[in-house]
Amino acid sequence: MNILTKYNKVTGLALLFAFSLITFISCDEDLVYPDQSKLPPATYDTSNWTISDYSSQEDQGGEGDTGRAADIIDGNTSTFWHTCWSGCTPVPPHFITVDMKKENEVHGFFLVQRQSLSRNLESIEIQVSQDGSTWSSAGTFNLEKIAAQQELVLSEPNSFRYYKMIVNSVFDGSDNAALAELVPYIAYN
Ligand SMILES: [Ca+2]
Repeated sequence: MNILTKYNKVTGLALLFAFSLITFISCDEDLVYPDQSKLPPATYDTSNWTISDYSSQEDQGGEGDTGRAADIIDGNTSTFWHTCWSGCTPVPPHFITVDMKKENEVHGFFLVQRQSLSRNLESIEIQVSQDGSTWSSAGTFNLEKIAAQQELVLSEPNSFRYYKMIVNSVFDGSDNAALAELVPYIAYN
């Protein structure tokens, strides 16, 4: 066996081994893929959702093009709801009610504070409803004053059409409050 033949044999064995390994891994992935518990939590399409009620919002230009209650479901962490302050005085308790237009299964919420970390929420309660008139509490959540997304896990899965975010307290102790995003997720497990 000359050197070239030996080289080809080694290369061939290496390729065969690599192919077998790839095939093994691929088969393994095929086996676990249908297990949805491996999938990350997913959020819903919010494009047709509306704000059915809110305590106040800054819609007089104090925050430019943002400041509206609907800005907590627009998928943009740069836009945020802010209580009114341009020509008005906010009066707690502050709340926002979201209408998802249909019942969704929910395992928790993703929350993002206003990115400047001003007027961040310290504690909120989330109430849920099927009809927008009869409400039950889905829990009270203590939040962090951070720019990163926070996960609020429900004590048990729940299905509802409306959710209401009620502000219990704000980190800076002011009567003003702000929030960038609050959307529910389903975890598939
Ligand atoms: Ca937003």
